[in-house]
Amino acid sequence: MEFYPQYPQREKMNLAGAWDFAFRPDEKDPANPDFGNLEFTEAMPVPGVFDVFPDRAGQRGTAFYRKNVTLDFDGKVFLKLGGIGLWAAIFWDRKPVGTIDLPYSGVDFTFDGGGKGKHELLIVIDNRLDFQRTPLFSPNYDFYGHGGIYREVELFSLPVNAIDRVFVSTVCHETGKVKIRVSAEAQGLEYAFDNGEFQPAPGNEFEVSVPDFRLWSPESPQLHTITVRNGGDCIIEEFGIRTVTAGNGKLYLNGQAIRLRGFCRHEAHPQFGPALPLHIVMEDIKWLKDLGCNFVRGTHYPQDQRFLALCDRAGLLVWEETLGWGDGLERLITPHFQDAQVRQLPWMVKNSYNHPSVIMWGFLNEGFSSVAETEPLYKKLITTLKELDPSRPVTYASNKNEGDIMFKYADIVSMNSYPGWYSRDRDKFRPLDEIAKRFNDFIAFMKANGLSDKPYIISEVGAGAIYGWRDRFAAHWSEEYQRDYLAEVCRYFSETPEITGVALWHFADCRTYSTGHALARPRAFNNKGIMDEYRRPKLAYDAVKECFQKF
Ligand code: ADA
Repeated sequence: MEFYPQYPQREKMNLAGAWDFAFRPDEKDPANPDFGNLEFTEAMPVPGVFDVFPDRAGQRGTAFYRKNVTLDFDGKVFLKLGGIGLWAAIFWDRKPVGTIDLPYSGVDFTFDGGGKGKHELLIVIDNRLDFQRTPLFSPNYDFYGHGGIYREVELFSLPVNAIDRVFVSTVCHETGKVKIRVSAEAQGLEYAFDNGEFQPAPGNEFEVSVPDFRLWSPESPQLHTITVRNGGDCIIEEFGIRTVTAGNGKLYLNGQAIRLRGFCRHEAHPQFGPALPLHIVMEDIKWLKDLGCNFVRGTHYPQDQRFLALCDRAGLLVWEETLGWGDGLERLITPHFQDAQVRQLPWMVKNSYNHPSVIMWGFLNEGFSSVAETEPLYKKLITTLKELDPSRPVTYASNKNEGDIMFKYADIVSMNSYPGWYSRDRDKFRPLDEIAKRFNDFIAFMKANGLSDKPYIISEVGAGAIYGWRDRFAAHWSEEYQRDYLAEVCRYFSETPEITGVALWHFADCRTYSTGHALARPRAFNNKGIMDEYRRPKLAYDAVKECFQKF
């Protein structure tokens, strides 16, 4: 299998491997580091995070990753980073190339390579939790903010008439008509589908029917390719033909109402942090398919492109969202934070536009959506997403319940809720009866407030269980309570057609705060996974599987 986009005429280097490494816990200004006594005495894997290694576990500070690169081309260099955390400054031959303050976002840089021969690429990473440097990560986020180069680093030669990307969206799923947008000059462009004959392109934006088209769907995830060239450059993109629309309280895929059953999933593993080896990414997809899922919510940040490409092939439907977690009023009204929120959007849309698996965009998980002061930001994020991509519905996961005042702007109403876990009545033993009541009340609220035309997704619901903790009382934290809890959620969902989808919280346990914030998080992990962090199924696994497979 191949990953896309591909640039067959460019020189390409994948820089994965062991990089030279140095660490300083208190570098004053990592954007202008003191190179004076910089000595590389260690090595670190790229992709990888340094703060999972035994001698660096939990450390925060400035890390220097160095790779010596030999170019065999002149001219410009195109550097692609799949995602870093929490902050980075890039230097080429010790000259600044740029900085990244958007953790997890795939970004790219173009700069002069300085000619053939030896060069030094230095990536300075900082994982300190500092609002000024990293406005998009806060100490109260309920997943660990690791330091390192999370995803691939690739370097390309850049031709003069470069074609950056080709964006393909479906105009009509009945005729296979697609809209093509090429980010290059229109002159001399040619295109071909599926390795067929090249045709002259009528411009850099046009509509055309794909010959012998095959629809993409979860049951039959069929893909096409388009190759575009202009004499100077050539690009191959993969795409799928499918439409997604929201209306009448339902979500339609290729014109057919669809219900979503799946999980929220973090890109996390105790040994690799978010820098998941392909092996684990592929294994996770097999688990999701085994569970009978057709849906995964990529919480809480832009996803690894390899994961999305694999979802394209597996027929999994994905909610992709930008980074944000429970941000309160103060953060949401701060221009520095707002600016970073908005800057994430074009990168996410550019990187993921052609994945048919991605069926909706999200942002600001559990943001402060219940007060008028944050309304301008919600409106700005939704309108920007709509401008960047009118072909996908937009949503955000709220925990403000009936107090949320932004639902009217979203295409899909999504609510995170944990009735019967974070129970209102602490004295009640196994309060499973709260589940149906909570969601039924919300359906009634939607009806009463003119929101019933929008599909409703339970974007999180779940209960914690410590792997291996079996208890005849079936009390909170036992595998039994989680099993009974999720079985009840699934039963209720399967019998309630007013609810379009459910994303159970969550796929696998993941490391979270290692501070006092962890008091409600035994082991300093979020233990609501139906598998533990090593993907060992808990009792709930088979209960959910039994229900999901009946759909
Ligand atoms: C929230 C949040 C999740 C997780 C969950 C929980 O809904 O969106 O990331 O923290 O709560 O486990 O309580």
